[in-house]
Order: sequence, then C-alpha cells, then structure tokens
Amino acid sequence: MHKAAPRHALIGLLWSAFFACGHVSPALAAGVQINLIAADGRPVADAVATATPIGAVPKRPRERKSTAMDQLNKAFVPQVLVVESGTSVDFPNNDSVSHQVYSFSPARKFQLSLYKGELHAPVQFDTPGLVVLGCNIHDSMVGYIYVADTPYFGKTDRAGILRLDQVPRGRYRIQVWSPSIADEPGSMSKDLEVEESGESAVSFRLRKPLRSVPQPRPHPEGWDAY
Ligand SMILES: [Cu+2]
Repeated sequence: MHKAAPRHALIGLLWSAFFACGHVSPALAAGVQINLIAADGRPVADAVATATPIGAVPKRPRERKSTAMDQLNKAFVPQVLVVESGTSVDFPNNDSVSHQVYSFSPARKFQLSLYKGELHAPVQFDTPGLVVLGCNIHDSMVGYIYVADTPYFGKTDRAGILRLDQVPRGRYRIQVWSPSIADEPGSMSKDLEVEESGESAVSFRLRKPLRSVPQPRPHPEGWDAY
C-alpha cells in the first residue's frame, strides 16, 4: 500500500498536466438538449434545430465545409439539409433520369441545367435562410436547405431530441424548423443562457397538428426519357 503511493501521486500529476494543456476544457462549454413534441404528444423527428449565439459569444472559427444533397428515385435525399452559412453543397444526381435543379429563394437563387451524375460544381450557401429546391422536370421533387448562422445545429432524432455538445457559454437563440410544422415561426424560438458546464434543456410543444409535406410521387417508368 505504502509503496504504491508515489505511483498514484505521479499519475495524479500527469493527469493534472493533461488538463492544464487545454486538451479538455470542461469548464468552458456545456451541452444543450432540444426537445420537439407534436400537439398529440409524439416526438417530432427530422426537424432542424439550431442554437445561434446572441451578442458577444465568441464564434468558432469558420471552417470550409462541404456536404451533399443527393437525388434518388425522383427525390432529394435528404429532403431537409441543414448547413452552416459558408458551406458548399454538391448536388450529385444518382438517379436513372436527369434532373434540372433550381431555387428561387432569396437566400440563394441558382439553377443547374439538366444533368445526371456529377456534372455541376458545388453551390455555396452564404446567406442564412431557407432555400427551397425544385426540379423543372419533376414537379413533385421538393427539397429544403436550411442555412444556419451558427456551427451549432442538427436534426432531431426519432425521440424528437437533438443534443449539442461543447456549446460555449453565452446567450443563444434556440430555433426549430421543419416543413411539417404548421405553428407560427415566431413560436418556434426561445432564448437560452448556456452556462459554463452541465446540460441545459429547451422544449417545444407544437400547438397545431403537423401538416403533410409534399412527398415525391412515383411516376410510371418511362414517364420521361431524359
Ligand atoms: Cu427531376
């Protein structure tokens, strides 16, 4: 027992040195849990949830980011994509037919001429806001890119929950969005003070029933020859 003591002391010293190096700084950031519940009490999955700093929260340095929204079976996959402003999005078409992707949304207007595969360069999304995507050939194709002004975002899981880790302390606006939410957008926002550590939780309970979102309708094979 008494011979083991110096070894314990050494381990303790190394452990303190590890923390002192700044590899882990549990005192500066906390977890945020966002819950979304429908009017009927069921969890709402696949909704966008964001925590946007208000005022003087130090912003994490913006990295160059890229991601993709695919096209499969005449649908955008995923149908809802959330990205931080400044992100480039690829629109590969892995379908058997060609698509002509466009957006008329003020946050990002663009058009990709009729294509298959990976013909077009990625599109950059710099302005926060909602970008609604369509296809000039297939009216049933609808996709959404939610451009967030924060690196703290995600989508709710099957339990209607999104957990954000390592959120620096400060004041945040917590917002949730989904094309199936019929409630006023203003009611889908709450401010939250994130402390130095621990976990804060914010819950949203919808008042209106979820609305149906345009879903891709299967066309008979050979409906178009592109
Ligand atoms: Cu199409």
